[in-house]
Amino acid sequence: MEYNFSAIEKKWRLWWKQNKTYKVEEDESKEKYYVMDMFPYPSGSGLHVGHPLGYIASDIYARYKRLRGFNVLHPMGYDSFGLPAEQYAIETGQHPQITTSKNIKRYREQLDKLGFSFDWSREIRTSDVSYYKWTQWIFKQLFNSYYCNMADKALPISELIAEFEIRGNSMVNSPCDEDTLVFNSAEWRSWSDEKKQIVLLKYRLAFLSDTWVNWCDGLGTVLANDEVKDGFSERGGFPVTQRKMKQWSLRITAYADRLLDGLDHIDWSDSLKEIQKNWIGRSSGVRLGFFTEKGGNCIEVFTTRPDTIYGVSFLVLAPEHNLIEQVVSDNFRVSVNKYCKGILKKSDIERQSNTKNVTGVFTGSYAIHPFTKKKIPIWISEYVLAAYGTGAIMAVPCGDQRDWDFAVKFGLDIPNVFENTDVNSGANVGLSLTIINSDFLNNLTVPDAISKAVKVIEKRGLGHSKINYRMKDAVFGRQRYWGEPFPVFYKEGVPYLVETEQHVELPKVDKYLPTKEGDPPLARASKNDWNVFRGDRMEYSTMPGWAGSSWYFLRYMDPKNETKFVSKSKVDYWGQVDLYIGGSEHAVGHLLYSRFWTKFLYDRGFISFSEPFKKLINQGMILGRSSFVYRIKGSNTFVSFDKIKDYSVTRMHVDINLVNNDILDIAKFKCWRAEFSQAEFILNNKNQYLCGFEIEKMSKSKYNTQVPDDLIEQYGADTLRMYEMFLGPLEQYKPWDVKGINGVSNFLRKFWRLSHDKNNKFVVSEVEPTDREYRVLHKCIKKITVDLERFSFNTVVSHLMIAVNEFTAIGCNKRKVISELTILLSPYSPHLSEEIWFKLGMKASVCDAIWPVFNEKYLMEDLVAYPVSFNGKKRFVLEFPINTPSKDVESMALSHSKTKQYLLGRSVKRVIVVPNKIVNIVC
Ligand code: ANZ
Repeated sequence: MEYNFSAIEKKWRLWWKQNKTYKVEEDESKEKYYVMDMFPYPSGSGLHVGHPLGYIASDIYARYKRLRGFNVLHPMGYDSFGLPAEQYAIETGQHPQITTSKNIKRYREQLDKLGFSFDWSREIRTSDVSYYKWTQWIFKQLFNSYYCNMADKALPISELIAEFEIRGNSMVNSPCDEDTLVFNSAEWRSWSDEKKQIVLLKYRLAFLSDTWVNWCDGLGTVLANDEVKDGFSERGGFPVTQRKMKQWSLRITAYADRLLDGLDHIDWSDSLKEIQKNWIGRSSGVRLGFFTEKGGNCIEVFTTRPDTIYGVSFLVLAPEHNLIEQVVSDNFRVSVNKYCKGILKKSDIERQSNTKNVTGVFTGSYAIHPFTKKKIPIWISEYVLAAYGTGAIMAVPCGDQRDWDFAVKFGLDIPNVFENTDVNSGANVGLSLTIINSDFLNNLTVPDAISKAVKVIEKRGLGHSKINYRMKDAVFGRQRYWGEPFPVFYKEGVPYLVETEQHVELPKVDKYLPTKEGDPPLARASKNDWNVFRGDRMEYSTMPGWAGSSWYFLRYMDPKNETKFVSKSKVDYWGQVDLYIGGSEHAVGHLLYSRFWTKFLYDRGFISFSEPFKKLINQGMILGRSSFVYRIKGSNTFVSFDKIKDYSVTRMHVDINLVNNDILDIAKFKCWRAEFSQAEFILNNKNQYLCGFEIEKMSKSKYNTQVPDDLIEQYGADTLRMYEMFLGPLEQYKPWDVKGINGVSNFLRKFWRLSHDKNNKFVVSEVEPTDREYRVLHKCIKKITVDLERFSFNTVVSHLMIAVNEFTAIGCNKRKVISELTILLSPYSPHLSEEIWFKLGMKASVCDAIWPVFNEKYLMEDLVAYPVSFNGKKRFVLEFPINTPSKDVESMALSHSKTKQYLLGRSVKRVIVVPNKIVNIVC
């Protein structure tokens, strides 16, 4: 074989390994560049061709930056704690560690075959003790910190304790639990250590509290909001309901504003920033108290529209509201309980999306309107969410659609506060409206009325302005086995950290299921199963999947450090990730949490930057081309796609490996599954079974996955790498279709043949390239450089193809051309490039070559000299770029000053332009 890719690829992979080509160290003499991929969760099914798309792009960029003289950090690791390994453990009894190691091995083999320039000496696995003991260490720092609004940063909890000792908490301006009471220093000092700990928990950034959580019975654990999609668990698709539980949370809301502001300083796509902004959901409004007729606690509501206060005709509480007990009058207790119980089974999403069927129940009680002093009824409804604002609203039917629907359904008052609004047709609010019927707000526009209302409410002590966030504190505990254990133990119900230097290892358990009492699997471990056992018991929850991934980019810088999570000098050198490539499914979860942890570590002085990922690119998904067969309903007979209209059929996915050019291999199909061994077929006129197809997400369940292994075998990794880039712009969703792979494979052969003769002997010419050859080369250098700088990976491939085609046409095998082309090709096809590079006589890897610089001199177009004649007589010569359109040549020739001179006042009758040859002016 002329270009024997499999021998070449094997040879260089070994050479790179032996020569540690991709090992990188800090080097002050060079500028650093950090390229990182979202590390994979090693699932049982291995990589399909969609997975490495981002890795190939980042690898190309890492190699390119290295060639440009940067010291490039390009690491890889595994996000190896997670549910599938645990589910498998539950089913088979096998320790998740075993499944995980097996899967990692398979991933590594697949990744290795693709020729990535990862520095594997820096590999990390989030499930290794050597890694997760540092995740625990960060948790300890969070536990030992509080957020000071005055300093606008996290500070050591010891500073808060010092303040409590001197003044109590009256002067403290810090985010804390809602139920935190005011105390003075004498009270503080009089308390027992337990009591003090309980109070401190209300301020700590990692804290334990009773919270409404998303409970997933199917998985036996709580889930964070971003792990719940439309009321179902993202993994497994089990229903999720609301439950109040004592849970570990992280006080991410303290960082809400900084997480918003930080978005202005990073190079992420607008759509991604928008998703984060919406998730954080900042809204500024007022908290306003309504006394009830009965007395007792007043009902606090959150509103962004205090200007509509005169339009309030009832209050609505969330079914979970803690004042319901107190508010409900006895006659209504039964119906209220029934209603609330029913609603608790629903998820927030279901509740919010239920706009058609308005539901609610009257409490039988009334509140007093703070301005009009009128009695207004208190209702309960599912459309008010417990976890947002105060879990209670003042209803303004003329201003809010849901309130209007509710008022109409239950026959409640609809007072109007807007000029020109028809209360019979529903809400109609716009900023240009004027407030009416509102006493002190009359005749003001909405924005003015809002400011005035806030002032009056605050002045009269009825409430205060408040910024509210849609984002909630992040639930951090999971009732699962295969996650980081907490470095926490309990003494009389109060949580404490294990000693600073100590970490907690996952203990052995007999089963990976909850105990009979409903405690998480870790409760199965006996005292001796723990490497550390303190107090009455250890914490049974484990950390969520996103704990390890929130800081892994830091550990890559210093993966073996045993005394620190990362050394200061290394983190100062490598700094932020310059380019981060990964899937868009992490838009809120991982990307928000890692921004939060980075800001926290920055606040506490451990790192010197507050955003982890400077530039982020989301690679688009690779879609699969699925194939379908059509079974006649209720039979085992399959009809060819072109005949299905005559039958009543059910469509079924069929493995694409049983299909070639949409024709089903019937023999293979019969062997595919036992149930089809006796299948019958109605074929088309060509006596074939034609399959249908559709482009959809590439996934095992759709039998449309293509594993890279087979393609590498058939075409080589270099071709596959280049082909994946050639499919289209990195960010775009694109269908996978192997049809074009031959084209790329042929291109690499063509490149090979430039420097190999008919006998496959390497031959290059030492002759200096011609101007034309330099022009082709430099045009190519320029285009590729510009395109790589703007991350346009697909267009680079076509520039390379154009150049190689032109050199083939010219028959150029000049050393200078071949060596520069080899460097240009090397980020895409590193094995082939390395082979040619060494054949050129080089002694060091092509990775350490110098990226060619284009010379503008060669970028000028070829010029053609046009003799300009007047009535057939040559007078002067003008130069134009080759192939200039005739009409441009004509007009430029006519407007030239010399033309005027030779016309001698005569008028031009006709101009003849022979392209790239002559101009003749007839006058
Ligand atoms: C009176 C009012 C009048 C409201 C009006 C809106 C329009 P954002 O901007 O999303 O923060 N609200 C408050 N807490 C709620 C809860 N727990 N569940 C459901 N709705 C809640 O929305 C704030 C507005 O959403 C608040 O302002 C409140 O209704 C409602 F013409 O109060 B408004």
